[in-house]
Amino acid sequence: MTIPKIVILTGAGISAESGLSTFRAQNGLWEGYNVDDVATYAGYKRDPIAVHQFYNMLRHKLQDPKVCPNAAHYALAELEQKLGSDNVLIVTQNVDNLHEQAGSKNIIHMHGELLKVRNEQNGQITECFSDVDYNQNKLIRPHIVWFGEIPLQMDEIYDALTQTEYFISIGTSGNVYPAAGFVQVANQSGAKTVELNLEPSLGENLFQTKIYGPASKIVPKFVQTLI
Ligand code: BV8
Repeated sequence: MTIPKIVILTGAGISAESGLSTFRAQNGLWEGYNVDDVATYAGYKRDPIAVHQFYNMLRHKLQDPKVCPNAAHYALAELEQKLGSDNVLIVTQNVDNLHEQAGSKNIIHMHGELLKVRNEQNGQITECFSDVDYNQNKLIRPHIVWFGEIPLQMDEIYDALTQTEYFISIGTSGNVYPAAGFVQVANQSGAKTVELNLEPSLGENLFQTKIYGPASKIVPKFVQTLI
């Protein structure tokens, strides 16, 4: 893969205006659930049925016709279309498919994907648009990276970060590692670092440029400066 000139990290904030909840606005209680119960492997092993019900609910929500990409997703798809997929890489912490729906192609889902499931025994990943019935097949788990699990495609991500010209972080609070540390890697390799968010993230002082406001407004405007 040729190294992209622009690496974009997205978090739950880019999908907020599309109607999907962020993680930490509700002080750690995500969708009314304790993150430890639904976003850790231990939680899954404790009560797999409850965790499958949680992800079945999220899978339903994502496929609600009212949930669609917003102007920020479309602006990133236009950026890739104009500069070429080899020059724009989206690394998303999000498990929704709104970047794909908006037309982006060069995407890494480092925390997995809601519309996929994985066989715990052979690792096989398959698409899934409906409810998972744990009692039917106990080997099937959500294809989601839970806390304590290793994010996906980390080698490709670090490769891209060490050689990119721009690192743009959009809609993430900077709470979760290793994603929250990507800006330091980008800074060390001399990239221009930009934070586009509703409010300053935990890592705001690590970014050279910071623009605050709703993603649907500030992302299209910023993308225009790159095209
Ligand atoms: C790992 C799956 C080892 C569930 C998720 C120190 C170093 C390294 C690791 C750790 C460390 N300390 C602790 C750890 C472990 C842990 C961690 O980071 N814990 C935190 C809580 C302290 N990390 C892990 O366990 C990770 N694994 O470290 O393995 C390793 C490390 C390196 C290399 C190899 C191995 C695994 C983490 C993955 C966990 N799974 N999701 C699911 O999604 O269903 S994380 C979850 O949080 C989501 O993926 C989410 O995307 C992510 C980050 O949250 P945000 O996206 O930032 O969302 P948040 O609500 O926090 O913020 C939203 C932001 O949007 C806000 O700033 C808000 O202002 C803004 N916003 C809101 N509305 C708008 C907006 N912005 C613009 N416009 C708007 N309209």
